[in-house]
Amino acid sequence: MRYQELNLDGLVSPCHNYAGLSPGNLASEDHRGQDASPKQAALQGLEKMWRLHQLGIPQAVMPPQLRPRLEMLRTLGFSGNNTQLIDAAARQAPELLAACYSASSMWAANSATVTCSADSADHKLHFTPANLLFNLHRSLEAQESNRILKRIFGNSEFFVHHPPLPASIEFGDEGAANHTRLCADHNQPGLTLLTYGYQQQPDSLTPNLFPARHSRQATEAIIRAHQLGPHNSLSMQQLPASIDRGVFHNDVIAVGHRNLLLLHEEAWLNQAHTLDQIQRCWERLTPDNTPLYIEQVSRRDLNVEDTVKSYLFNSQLLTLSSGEMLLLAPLECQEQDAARAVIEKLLVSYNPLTQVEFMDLRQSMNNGGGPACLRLRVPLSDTELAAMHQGVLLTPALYQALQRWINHHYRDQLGPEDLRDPALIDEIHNALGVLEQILDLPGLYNFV
Ligand code: SUG
Repeated sequence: MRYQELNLDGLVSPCHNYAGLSPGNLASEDHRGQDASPKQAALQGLEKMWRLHQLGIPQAVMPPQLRPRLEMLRTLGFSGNNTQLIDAAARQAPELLAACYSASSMWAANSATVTCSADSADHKLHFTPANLLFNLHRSLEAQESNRILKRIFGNSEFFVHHPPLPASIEFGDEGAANHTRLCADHNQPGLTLLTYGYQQQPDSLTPNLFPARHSRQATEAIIRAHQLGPHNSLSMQQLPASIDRGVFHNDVIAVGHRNLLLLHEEAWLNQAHTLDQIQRCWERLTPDNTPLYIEQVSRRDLNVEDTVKSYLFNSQLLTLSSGEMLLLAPLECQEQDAARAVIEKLLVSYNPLTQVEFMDLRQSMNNGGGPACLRLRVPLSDTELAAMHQGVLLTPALYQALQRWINHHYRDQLGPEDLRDPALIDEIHNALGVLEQILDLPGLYNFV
């Protein structure tokens, strides 16, 4: 049975804006209050999806979630009709208005953790939507991610959907941003790596400045629910000092694909020991002697500050039809000398990586979301690919339809003051109503 890696990218919503809602995410903090361009953001994301399609890699579209979530404002004590509600929130608590307007579901890597059916004991593809409980605006995503994923992967013969983990500090879960699957090739069983930022235990090491978002207990729950075991999964802790320098998810400092693991030397606590464990697990899982390439970038070559600015490790590693690997990196890596030099070194080192391409994703990057944040990887067999909803798979016709749709419905500019404009609600509803038809997902949105 042939397996491939589907990339499911979050389509940027018409309300993309910069509200500075994520402490510890330096780009989000730096761009607070600036004007964003929803149109450019959506077109940039779509171009990335199209590039993958052109490279022959299966690509699908994850529809944006419905915003604003005005019912949250009502829950928090605001009242009146929509105009009064928005007005009161804008005056009294603009950060709550921004939270209910956030386009953050675009970062599909945070929507769920996914386990390949070649790895789970029941041979089914498992999804657990992330509860994202550390940030209010992101916590609004969990139930809707669950619903959207169930719509796209609806066939219960192949797909298992778990509910989000309990929304308690013990189980902070940020999804696949902290998940890496290594495998000899997609047809072979894989090794699941789950990185956590904190554990609810006395004496455990935690960052001092910024929040660690993902708990060890969450990784253990996922391992149980997805029917993985000690033979094919490992958990490791992020280095707290790196979280304090802006590494709020593991995918800001490490990326893995097939038999290549690319990471910074300051990604994990006890990194040398963890890499030994990975190597031992790998050897047990891949008896055919396929090598595992581990590329560890030193702080001398790239310090953590430049790692966070360039988002080098948030690149996508992609397998081309030739079997070689391509690094799809953000433009910021081309513009930064240290990151560019690291890439040049990686390309000539002994590993499967042979090519690099740079993409302009600036609109998303300004909120701390690079190429890898925008996509959820779903490794699936040909049968599973045929069983999922076909309307979201990118084709030339869908690409063109989405381009026209974005150009027609999206604003060129959106600033914090624009969130007070009640006309924006209708604009978004109209746009998403048309999108349901384009993606053949009637009734996806519950417009009220
Ligand atoms: O959770 N930014 C997101 C970025 C998520 C990036 N994803 C991965 N690393 N996989 C976050 O911090 C900023 C929104 C704002 O400030 O308006 C935001 O939510």
